[in-house]
Amino acid sequence: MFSGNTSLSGGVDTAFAVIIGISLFFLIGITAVIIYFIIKYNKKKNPVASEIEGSNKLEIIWTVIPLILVLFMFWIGWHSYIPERQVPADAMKIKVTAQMWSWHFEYENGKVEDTLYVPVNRPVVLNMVSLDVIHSLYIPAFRLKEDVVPGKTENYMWFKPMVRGSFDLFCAEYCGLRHSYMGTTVEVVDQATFDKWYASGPAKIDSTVAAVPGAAGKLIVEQKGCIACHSSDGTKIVGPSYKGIFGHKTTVETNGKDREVMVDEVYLKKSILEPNADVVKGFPKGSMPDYKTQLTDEQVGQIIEYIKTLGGAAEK
Ligand code: HEC
Ligand SMILES: [Cu+2]
Repeated sequence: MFSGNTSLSGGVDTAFAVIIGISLFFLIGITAVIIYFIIKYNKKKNPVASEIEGSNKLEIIWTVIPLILVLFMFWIGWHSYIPERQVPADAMKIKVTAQMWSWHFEYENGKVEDTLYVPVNRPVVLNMVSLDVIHSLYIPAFRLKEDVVPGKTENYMWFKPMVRGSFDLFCAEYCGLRHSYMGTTVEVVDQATFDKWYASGPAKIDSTVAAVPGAAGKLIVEQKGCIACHSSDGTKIVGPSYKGIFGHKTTVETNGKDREVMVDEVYLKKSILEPNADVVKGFPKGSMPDYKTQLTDEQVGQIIEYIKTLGGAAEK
């Protein structure tokens, strides 16, 4: 409590402490009165019960005092909430993409990471979108949580970290099988470290990476979150593993009918861009997001190259 991890987390802590304090006061007070009355008015000490007519004075007191208290609790919460909605104009913008089951943080220079790096003492605004279902970005140490609702254009949160360190970041809205894998961290670093990290730019596919067959594609499936559902070692996660599929026949369901297809470049491309056209038998339809707007033809080509390196036709 009261760690002051961000410029506003103290307000949430205060509201929490005040409400807990008032609740505890009444819990203890009411319990004490009950016990006192049980003793004072038991049958031995008070054999004849007396009837008490109403008292306007009492009625007013126990209406007005709790009314003031609950309004005060509302006010103290509201008071700490309002500044959380007012994003400072100089806040650094980071675009957050939530999807089953990963987070991606995209910086203004095009850098994309699955860990949120931010400099200390500088306001940051997260503009969040969901590609599929409702997720919720939750940073307990910052006392912040905001739903990421698909289709809603304004999902945002801002904060100004005051303390350096590594803080947990979770998805707080149950979003399916691997919901619990949507955990990562916020790394609050000093400005110099941040600048150095930021200047290194987007994880580029440079000539050394490009020279290794499949390396570029491997980077893309990691960055785009495909690895949440597809393994490269034969393990079935949510979707089929990429291992050994290339050049083999597989059974898919097209328009409700089963048919055998050969896993080749054309099939793979279609599976990535229109996942629900041919649904691999034994896997649920509609679980794979459609990547039409997210991947260029070149990237799809690189992913296919990568899948080829994981074995298949060559082993036969
Ligand atoms: C939320 C889980 C999920 C994510 C994320 C996901 N997929 Fe899939 N994928 C599936 C499921 C489920 C299937 C099988 C059903 C179907 O064909 O639609 C599948 C099928 C496929 C197939 C066909 C495989 C075969 O054996 O025939 C390919 C290729 C594929 N995905 C590539 C990708 C790529 C590339 C990405 C990232 C850009 C990706 N997927 C992201 C769930 C996912
Ligand atoms: Cu989620």
